Amino acid sequence: MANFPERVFSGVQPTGNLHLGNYLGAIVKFVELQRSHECLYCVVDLHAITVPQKPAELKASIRELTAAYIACGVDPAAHVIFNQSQVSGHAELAWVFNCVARIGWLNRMTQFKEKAGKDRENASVGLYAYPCLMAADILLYKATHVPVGEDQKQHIELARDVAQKFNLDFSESIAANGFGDQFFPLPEPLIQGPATRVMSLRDGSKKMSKSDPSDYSRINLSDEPDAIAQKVRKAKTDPEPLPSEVEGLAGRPEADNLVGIFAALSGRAKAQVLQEFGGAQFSAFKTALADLAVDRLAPIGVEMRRLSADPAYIDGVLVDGAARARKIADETMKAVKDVLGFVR
Ligand code: AQP
Repeated sequence: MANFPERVFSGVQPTGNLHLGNYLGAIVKFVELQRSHECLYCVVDLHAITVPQKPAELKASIRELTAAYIACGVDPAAHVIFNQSQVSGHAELAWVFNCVARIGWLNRMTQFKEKAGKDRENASVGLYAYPCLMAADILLYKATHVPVGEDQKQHIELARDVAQKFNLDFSESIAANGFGDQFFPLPEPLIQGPATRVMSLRDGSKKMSKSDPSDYSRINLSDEPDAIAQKVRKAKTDPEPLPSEVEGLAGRPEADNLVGIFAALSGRAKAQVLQEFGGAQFSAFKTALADLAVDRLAPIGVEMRRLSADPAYIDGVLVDGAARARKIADETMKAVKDVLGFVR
């Protein structure tokens, strides 16, 4: 088995309303992993157009997400921040993977079923093939680790299946071209911590999501302090006081969600949060959570607004990041073409 150097890749769609779920499920981990790994963080604009986008809004969202990465603590000098459409290898490798993946694999993807809904016939082919593009994003850089929220687990498993099938289908050519016995690594999802699936503040059975029509369902990273505190105060709860043990959160999705958010924002486990708040009424807990959320998130909003006021700087970050990403991507694509038998 080949040994691949550890490398981190992940992405977020520039589809506006970046929220606490994106932050705790993904971006917080992006920041942590910088200390131990080489990281590439992508603004996945090719994924965004799998559903209709208004061009001017898409452009603003690409810049806003880039500003958010930096405001949250991703360092664009030490690591790579770029937008997907500037590196053509993503689309090229996605096509190759469309020919490696099986229709049956894609038919099992729950996100497509949720996003296409009842009107499947009218969904774009891109939305259906989305997981092949995501596999290409990761494997173009031979990334070994992918920090994501719980909802992306199935897509990472598909990326592993694609990598494994490519390695097997082309094993002779991979060896003949001097790439050993494994061309692509099998990427590992990094899904850890108390907030891998942050739920809507209005409905504990629904994922916090950018597309929820209610702004009160989510805390946006761009929210002002008053809005953050108000959304926490108005969050749905149940009438019981908080339990003292984690087991007591079973069957109480809204309480579980708020305790998970508190734990993630304060860098503690849910059990530790309940040691402090077990027996407390929600009013007291929500006051503490609102203070904590404002403390952690409001400075990010301020920094996002400061950075967004300088689009030339943001665009420069993306151009520089894309040039660095392209160096790795071009090497991979040359090798993929050799393995496939293309003349170049
Ligand atoms: N609620 C969540 N809890 C934890 N992690 C989450 N992520 C998304 N929602 C939550 C993680 O954020 C990263 C980027 O997500 P994305 O931009 O690819 O978009 P998404 O999953 O489509 O985000 P939304 O909010 O759910 O958008 P819509 O409303 O369009 O469906 C990923 O790592 C994801 O796991």
